[in-house]
Amino acid sequence: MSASYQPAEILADAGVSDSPSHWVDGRSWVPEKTSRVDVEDPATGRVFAAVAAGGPDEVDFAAVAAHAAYHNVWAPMPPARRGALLQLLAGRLLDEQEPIARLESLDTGKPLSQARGDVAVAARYFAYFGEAADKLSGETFWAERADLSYTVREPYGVVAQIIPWNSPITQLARGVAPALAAGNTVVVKPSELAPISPLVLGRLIREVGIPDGVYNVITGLGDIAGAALTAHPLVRQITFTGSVQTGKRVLASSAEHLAHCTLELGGKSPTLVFDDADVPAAARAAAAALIRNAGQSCSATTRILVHESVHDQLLDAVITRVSGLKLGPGLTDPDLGPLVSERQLNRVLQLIGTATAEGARIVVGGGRAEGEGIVDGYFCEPTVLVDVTNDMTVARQEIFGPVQSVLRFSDEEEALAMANDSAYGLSSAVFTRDFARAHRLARLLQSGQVHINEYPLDSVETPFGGYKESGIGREKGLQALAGYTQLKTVLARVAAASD
Ligand code: TXE
Repeated sequence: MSASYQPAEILADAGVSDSPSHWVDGRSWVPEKTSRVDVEDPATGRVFAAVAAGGPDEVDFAAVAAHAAYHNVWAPMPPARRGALLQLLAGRLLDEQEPIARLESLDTGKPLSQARGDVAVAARYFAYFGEAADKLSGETFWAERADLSYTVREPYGVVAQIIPWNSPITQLARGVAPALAAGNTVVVKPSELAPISPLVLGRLIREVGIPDGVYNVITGLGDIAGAALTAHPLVRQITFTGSVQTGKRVLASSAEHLAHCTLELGGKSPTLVFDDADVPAAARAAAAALIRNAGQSCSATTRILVHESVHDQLLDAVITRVSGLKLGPGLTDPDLGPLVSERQLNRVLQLIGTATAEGARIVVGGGRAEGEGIVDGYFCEPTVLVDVTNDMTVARQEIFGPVQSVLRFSDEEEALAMANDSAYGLSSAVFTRDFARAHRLARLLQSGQVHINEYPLDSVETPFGGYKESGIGREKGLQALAGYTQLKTVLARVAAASD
């Protein structure tokens, strides 16, 4: 396939080269000798850039720069001033929405309109947390021994942000914005599969006047650059988004120097559709889970649990929505782009194969997508599986691809048991017109978010994070801001001491 876009032009428009350096202390920097990691366009499989492969020395250089900026300039800066700078950054991101969205679409494969939305959400994170920077406050207490006691929230210092490839610019902003608002400085390690937009942000950060060293990026492999970052003694807090397996390694590494950890580790989120549900709305949500990032989303609802009386009605509606979806390179703005890598595509195809071997039936899709314009890339057909049971591998493992599983239930108790019978607990959705049932289930579902009668409904303002193996800690909302602080209690003797 000859792509109708030129990666070199897209890189140039976004202000980066095809062999970008790390971003440290307010400038592009790379040691004289560095190895590189190739970056592929997932729509064609062609390499369009090669990022520097950082290791312990590069991470140390960035952590030291971040530490100096924390002490000398960022933590001492009045929070209102920090917040104003972050709000300026939000504006600059919106100015550059189109070139960054094109870069993000090229790098991840996602449809251009979704990438534009991602840049807008990233800007919103900086605006929201910028506005909140001067509103962090403590409490005062009556205390048995002290005359006066109160708490203050203080930043940790250097914070590590290890981000994945599915929505780099938003996932970066989700952590970096509250971390900076609270007065921390950051070192970011992007995924080697989609590493470039965090480097572009470095330039914008400099342009709006955020001091050098506050924001740093080291590119490279997870096992080398990522591992060096989580092990660095100056890093006092780590935010990691990725797989459960790697999350456990990050936690183990953080334990070596007792750094705080926020982990967002994906899910197998259920949608419960009852006999009194708005079935077309539930079908729209079921299809949306496949469309958003081609299903490569931590909160994708990929287990549809449906009451047996509306099973066929829902299935027909889902099939209609999914069958008509158009695939293509993200930059042509199709409904669905490719998966991020050949490895990810093979993983998804293997899980579909396991599902059929275990007794599920494919009613739409099921294979690698082929056709005009999509012969070379990592395209997967949007797929719907029926006759899925909760013990099947496809109902238990995160799939991270455009695959929807439909399961039946006969009453509320069974639906709840199935929904909660999962190692994960990131998000869930309930479709019912019964108000009492919706809120009863909201209390009983073991997940960090419960959405009622639409999915997804979350946004920058609403706390997000997992129960069980979906993670530790909360992102988004004011809880995230507090999560980037440590609490100090001040206890004072005010009255004159008597002998
Ligand atoms: O994840 P990894 P991968 C899930 C999804 C996907 C699977 C594998 O199911 O199919 O994970 O994807 C960095 N120390 N999610 O291999 O390995 C790595 O460089 C420190 C869910 O991409 O978890 C990248 O920046 N860092 C998910 C990040 O960790 C390390 C998003 C994620 O990589 C490291 C992505 C190490 N030892 C995948 N090893 C979600 N929750 O949204 C790797 N990394």
